[in-house]
Amino acid sequence: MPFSLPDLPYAHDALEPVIDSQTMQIHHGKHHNGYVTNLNKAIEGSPVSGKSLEAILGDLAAVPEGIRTAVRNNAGGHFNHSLFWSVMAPAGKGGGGQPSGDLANAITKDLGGFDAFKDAFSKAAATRFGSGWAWLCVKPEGKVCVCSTPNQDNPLMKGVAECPGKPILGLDVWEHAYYLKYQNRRPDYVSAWWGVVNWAKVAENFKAAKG
Ligand code: MN3
Repeated sequence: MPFSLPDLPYAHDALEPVIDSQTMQIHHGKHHNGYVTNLNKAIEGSPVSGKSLEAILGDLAAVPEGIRTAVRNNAGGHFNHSLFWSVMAPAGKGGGGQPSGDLANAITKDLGGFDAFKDAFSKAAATRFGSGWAWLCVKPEGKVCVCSTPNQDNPLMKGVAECPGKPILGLDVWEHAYYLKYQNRRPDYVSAWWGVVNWAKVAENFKAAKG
């Protein structure tokens, strides 16, 4: 099978109390695993079998029409969740705080500083109608930007995001990501989530995206 479920880089309960253990178990073991299984099923024997995830997402037009929606949803789901797990860490053990160095400078220059960025990102997450994601991206010309996308879409896909580019930080705002603990209080989930953001990893993603 070309794609497989990545292990979490921490225990299911490591992000408590921000994200509860049961949510992590279901989210990673059932939801993410489902995207991987369905992606592998959809692309089996197709011309995009063997391509990288980024290559598939960056050129959905090359995916045969009959499997395009399944590939969009499940390749998107696999990419988005793989990024999501990697940009979090237990609070105080890599999670929380603020970015530093080049990433902090870019956020200041392009987004008006960390507080302004945080407000814009939180607003993108809170106001995304229905299911979707909020993103911090690096645009092709190198600037950072904030946006959100519906469903399992992401800024690698052409024509779906206000800020197309390489996502370096993503927040899942599907109800399955927070409902057990926060019920309908998505803004509370978003606000608590800043405490587990792994800025060292986001900085690494920033560096890689800039090339
Ligand atoms: Mn999810």
